Amino acid sequence: MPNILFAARSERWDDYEAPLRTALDAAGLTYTLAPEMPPETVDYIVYAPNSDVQDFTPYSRLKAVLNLWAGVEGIAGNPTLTVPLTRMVDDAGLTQGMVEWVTGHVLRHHLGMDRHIVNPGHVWDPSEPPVAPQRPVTILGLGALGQACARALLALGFPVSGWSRTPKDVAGVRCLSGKDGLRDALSGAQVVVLLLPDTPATRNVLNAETLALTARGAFVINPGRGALIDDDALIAALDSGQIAHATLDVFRTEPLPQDHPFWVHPGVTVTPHIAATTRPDGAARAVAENIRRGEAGEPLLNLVDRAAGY
Ligand code: NDP
Ligand code: OXD
Repeated sequence: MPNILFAARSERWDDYEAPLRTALDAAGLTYTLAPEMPPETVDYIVYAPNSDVQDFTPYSRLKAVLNLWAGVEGIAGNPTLTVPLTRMVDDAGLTQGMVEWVTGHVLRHHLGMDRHIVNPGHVWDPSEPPVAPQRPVTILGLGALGQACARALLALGFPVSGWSRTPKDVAGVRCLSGKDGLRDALSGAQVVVLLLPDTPATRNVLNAETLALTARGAFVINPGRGALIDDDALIAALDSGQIAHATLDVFRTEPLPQDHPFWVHPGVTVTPHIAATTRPDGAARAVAENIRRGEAGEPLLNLVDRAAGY
């Protein structure tokens, strides 16, 4: 009978207790679930950023840590964690939310909606945008979220290129990898969507040099992580017109400090890390399935590669 500790400070126990019990019951498990229990009795930890648990040493019989978020940058490098770590993949919640947010913001920029929505001078400007097949989109990161967004954008008619660490084959997507692949992926891109994890290898992937590769007047859309972009280089690219607009959901410091230039730059839209939030029902089902697997001796789903950092 596994003991499951809910140690996810960024998520509310009150929101998760019932969905977790429902999913654990449906998985046929007998268990103890609580937001507090003696460390030496814990078998699984349901985890999220800023958890009170940072030292796993006292958790002597721990079998796995199940992260409620897709991003694991705050825990992947923790040297006291020696058991498997899983990340959140939830098609109905997290993935669906990200597809909606990304396609919404791509279409906003593609259609030039701002000039009609924000039109204080009541200018009658009937100029038409190019159609989607004339607007190449590049997605950096072709994982669970990047691939789902790529498919949605393809379905709308956009030519989509994608970049990943290892070679990928995604129907209809021009798939690239490696350093040269990054150059090819960004060259001439009119929209760049970042769906990479925050690892030492991805930090500042968009910098002065790589921003210069995009088509002039390109749009940057970042729901990945703030550290993927060199902020100063982005502001310089916005000021020079190389980048027309950046829609940013994630930042190096969150909440974004009030004195950060992104808040007031006319070429930046700030959203408060809401591109895709973990929804309790789907997340609880994903957690319960992995605990069922753990107890049955089956491989866990969505394991984090600790060496790669995601
Ligand atoms: P995955 O782990 O499924 O995919 C990550 C992708 O990034 C993979 O394609 C991977 O390549 C690629 N990648 C990793 N490192 C490199 C590298 N060095 N060079 C090139 N490509 C690299 O993650 P998800 O798609 O589920 O999520 C992506 C990120 O989105 C999360 O890590 C998180 O930061 C962010 N996120 C943000 C949310 C928000 O609300 N703003 C919500 C949820 C997630 P490969 O395929 O070869 O492994
Ligand atoms: C996540 C996020 O990583 O919400 O899941 O950013």
